[in-house]
This record gives sequence, structure tokens and C-alpha cells, in this order.
Amino acid sequence: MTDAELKANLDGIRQGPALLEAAVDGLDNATLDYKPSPQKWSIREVVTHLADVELIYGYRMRQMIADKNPTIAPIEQDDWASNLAYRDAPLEEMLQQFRVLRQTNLRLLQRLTPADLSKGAFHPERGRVFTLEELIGFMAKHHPNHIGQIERLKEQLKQATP
Ligand code: NI
Repeated sequence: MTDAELKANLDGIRQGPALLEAAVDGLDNATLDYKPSPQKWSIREVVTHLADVELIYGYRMRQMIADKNPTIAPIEQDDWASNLAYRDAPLEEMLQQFRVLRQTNLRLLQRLTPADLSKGAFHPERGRVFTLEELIGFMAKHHPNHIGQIERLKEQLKQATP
């Protein structure tokens, strides 16, 4: 990752909370809880997923930066959503969780040295070390994907209710 790419990724990561808050601004509960099918996530579940993944990113980057030979604990995101009752999560609290954790994660990422970027943790599902540089690339793409999903859910609900 070049310096310019790193800067672009960190800029993208920084914009996440404002973009997410704008995407859900003013939505009523019927919209937040709309599920196009039982297996699909509602907007509330997507926001809670983003808040929880930020916790995971935060823990993983701390392992990578600070620990010796760390190992990642993989998660099943659908099990987290159902077993942690994402459907009942308070939206404002989840938005705050995302914002605060992203701010503190970004503070760590902004002070990385080039040597830190190649640090990583063993990823059992990948069978290899997953680097901090790769994690940053994932973080930069993750919220835009889910904000796109939120926009599609809003559109689907509009079409389902004439
Ligand atoms: Ni995701």
C-alpha cells in the first residue's frame, strides 16, 4: 500500500460514521425493521453489524500492533446477529458505538509506522497471516458496501408499500 493509498483508505474510514448517520437519518421503526425476507437483515441489523464489526476490527488491530504471534478468532456474522438480538438493538446507541469505536480505531491507525503495516495475525480460515494493511483495506470498503445495502432496503420498502 503506497502512502497515497493509505491516506485515501484512512480518509474513507473517517467518513464512515457521518455517511451511516446520513443514510438512516429520520427513518421510522417500520423502515428500520423492514426485512425483505426472514433471512435478510433489516436496516437496524445492518447498523448493529457495523457497530459490532468495528469492535472486532478494533480488537484485531490491537492484537496485530501489540501482541506477539496473535491468532484471529473468526466469527459467524449471522450467528452474532441472531444470538445477540440485533433486531432489538437501540439504533442511536449502535450509531454511537460505531462512531466512538471508529474514532478510537482511527487514532491508532493514524500513528502507524511502515513496519506496523506489515504486522498481522494468523487467520485460521485463511490459513495464513492476515496483515494490518489488509485489515485497513477491508475497513475502508466495509461500511460503503453496507450503506449501499441500506439504500437498497429503503428503495425496496418504498416499492413494497404503494
Ligand atoms: Ni459486513
